[in-house]
Amino acid sequence: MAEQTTVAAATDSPLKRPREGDENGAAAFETNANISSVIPGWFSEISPMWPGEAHSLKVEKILFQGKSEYQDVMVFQSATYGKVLVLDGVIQLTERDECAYQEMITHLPLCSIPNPKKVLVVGGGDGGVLREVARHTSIEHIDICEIDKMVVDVSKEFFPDVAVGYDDPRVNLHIGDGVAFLKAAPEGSYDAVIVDSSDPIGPAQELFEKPFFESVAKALRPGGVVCTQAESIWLHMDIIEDIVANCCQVFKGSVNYAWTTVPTYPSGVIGFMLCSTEGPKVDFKNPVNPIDAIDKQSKSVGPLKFYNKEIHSAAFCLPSFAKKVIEAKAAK
Ligand code: SPD
Repeated sequence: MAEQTTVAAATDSPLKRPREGDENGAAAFETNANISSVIPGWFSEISPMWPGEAHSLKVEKILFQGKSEYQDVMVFQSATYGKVLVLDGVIQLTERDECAYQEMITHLPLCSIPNPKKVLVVGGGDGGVLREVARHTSIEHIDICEIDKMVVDVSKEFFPDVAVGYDDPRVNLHIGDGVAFLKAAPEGSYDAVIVDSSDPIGPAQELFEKPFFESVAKALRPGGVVCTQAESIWLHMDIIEDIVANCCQVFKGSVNYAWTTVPTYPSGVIGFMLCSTEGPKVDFKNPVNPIDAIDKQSKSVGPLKFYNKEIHSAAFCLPSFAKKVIEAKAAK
């Protein structure tokens, strides 16, 4: 257990919630179920959503551990991916590869419609999607509904380059349940809804269900778009099939699946469900609102690291095994 001596929790953080007997982080380190006892000093991401496998990262220091009303929240400094945000034992982002997820979940929908003005982000409490939405100069109003205030506070403290999204004056933060927020949203009020959720175990479960998609469709204007986190083609074809089936019933415009690589997510990939409501046709595979030109003006957040128009179109090319299943589901 020699490496445990290198692991210590921050003592100066106002957000820190030390556990009993946890003066320097070492005790918490020993008792956390996701810190491997086989390889001390490593975080292993173990979940019934990816049985029989667990990606591991070497831990340099635990910076924060807390328990919110909804979930366990942890931040650690990794040896190779920068700081890491973990909710209920599952990696939400790392400083090194978060761009691949946040840029794609945002620009795939927003670059597919002309002149988006009003956007809702559901989840996304770390602020990374807000940072990306704010790159679009046409946007006038951004609502975000995040259920867990601790995620917002921890992100602002430990991930300033991600939470920078909150600095944009167009952003309106609502702490609450995204399902209820959407139900109450005025009909036809958003150009785009982005659902940046955690996995469908825990507080995000309802965000994968048909009634939620119905509320999204109602809140969108005709020809409005939604992009929702839609898991991994390697691990979750059953979940993806359900999402596709639900979305085909609810969204009367286009329904498409896209994906990207995120090395620290299970299986190294994650997908997105992109749908539009009945109205002006949306061709997701051929973006009409290029951000590359807009992005040259963006000073405060630096240039895009991952997204470009070629990768936008390529994201909709699926491996044969996934294409077959998704197309079959969509045809029903
Ligand atoms: N398997 C983890 C999926 C997490 C997706 N949401 C991440 C939030 C980043 N803004």
